[in-house]
Amino acid sequence: DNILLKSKFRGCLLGSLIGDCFGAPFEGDIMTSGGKVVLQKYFDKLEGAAFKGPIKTYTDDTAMTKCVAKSLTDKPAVDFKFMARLFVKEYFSEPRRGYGKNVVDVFAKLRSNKFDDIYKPANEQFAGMGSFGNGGAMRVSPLALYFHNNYQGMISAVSNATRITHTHKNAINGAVLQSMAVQQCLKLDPADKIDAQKFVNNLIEKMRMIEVDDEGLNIDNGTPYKEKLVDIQKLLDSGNDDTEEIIRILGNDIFALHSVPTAIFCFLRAQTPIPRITTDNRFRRSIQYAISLGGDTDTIASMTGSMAGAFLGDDYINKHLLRHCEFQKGMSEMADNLFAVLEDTNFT
Ligand code: F2R
Ligand code: MG
Ligand code: MG
Ligand code: MG
Repeated sequence: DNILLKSKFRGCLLGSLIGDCFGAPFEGDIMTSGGKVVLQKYFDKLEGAAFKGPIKTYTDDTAMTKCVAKSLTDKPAVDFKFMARLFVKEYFSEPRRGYGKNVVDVFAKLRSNKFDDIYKPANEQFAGMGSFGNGGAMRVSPLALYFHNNYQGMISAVSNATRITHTHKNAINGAVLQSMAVQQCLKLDPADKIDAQKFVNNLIEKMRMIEVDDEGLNIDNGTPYKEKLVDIQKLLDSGNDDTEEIIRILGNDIFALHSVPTAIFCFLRAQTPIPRITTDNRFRRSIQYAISLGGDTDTIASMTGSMAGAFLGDDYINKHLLRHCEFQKGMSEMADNLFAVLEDTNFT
């Protein structure tokens, strides 16, 4: 029903914000068991009603997610040139949000070329190879919400939105996979237990159609995401909770291939209790677990949080936790605005 869906929209965008804000201070950390104890205390403290601390600021992940959401509410027909303009405007007004080292060249070229060809600058990255960073995947949640009822529309919009900055197959397919996972979460009832193996099987089926030789060049591009998804199934099945082993298999860095599957794993693993994470709340557990793997913590926790929030809805988000985040009211309004646009068109 619409009340649940509206709550899922908020949960998704707030989950993405909270993961970014709470994960950012741990970026690049290698998480020892001591670090995990610190993390547990950090969350316990932030959840407390009385705790007052400095606001946790968001990074590039949220800055760009805001642009995607705004572009959809301002131009419901989906205008990628407008989206590119918002990215550039956002970057030059607040450049110190922790952007990737190379993506900033795309923003500069887009601006100096006056958005003549919005896909050319990204194509030129890394000597024509394109970026395979996770900067496309980290910002897709508004597209998964907007196209929650339109699978093909979502795939195409996610791909076009990603290509503004990232043209490598792994960056595009990673963004597509992240959006599929969020879309699946929207369709699940938070009162039910998730069948994790089935959840991943559905993703494998969908990625089979994506990871094909679509240029028809008869080149074997491989199926790297399918392989990661199979690894997720094995890890979930074995109950292996060894952080080092999980990082070795799935990764925890800024490459899309080494972070999107990791976020899916974190979300699914956190549906049941995890040693040394003390909370009954599956939303908090998802984000805390994602951060506990270290590495690209803001982005992995943000992508995990957007799945957890899309599954559970915003009623599961601890209000004290939320009040420590910069832009929490604005993000909730963005979710409502996105929902209102769909309501106006009767969800078609
Ligand atoms: N940038 C950060 N965090 C800084 C951590 C880096 C480290 N501490 C440092 O000092 O460098 N976080 C934010 O960046 C990620 C999203 O990045 P995005 O938008 O994908 O950027 P970019 O510049 O396109 O790619 C990031 C880096 O990935 C490597 N790379 C990508 N494609 C490559 C290719 N084809 N060949 C070789 N390397 C490639 C480069 O090192 C890029 O700089 C998020 O984590 C966000 O939170
Ligand atoms: Mg970031
Ligand atoms: Mg990051
Ligand atoms: Mg509610």
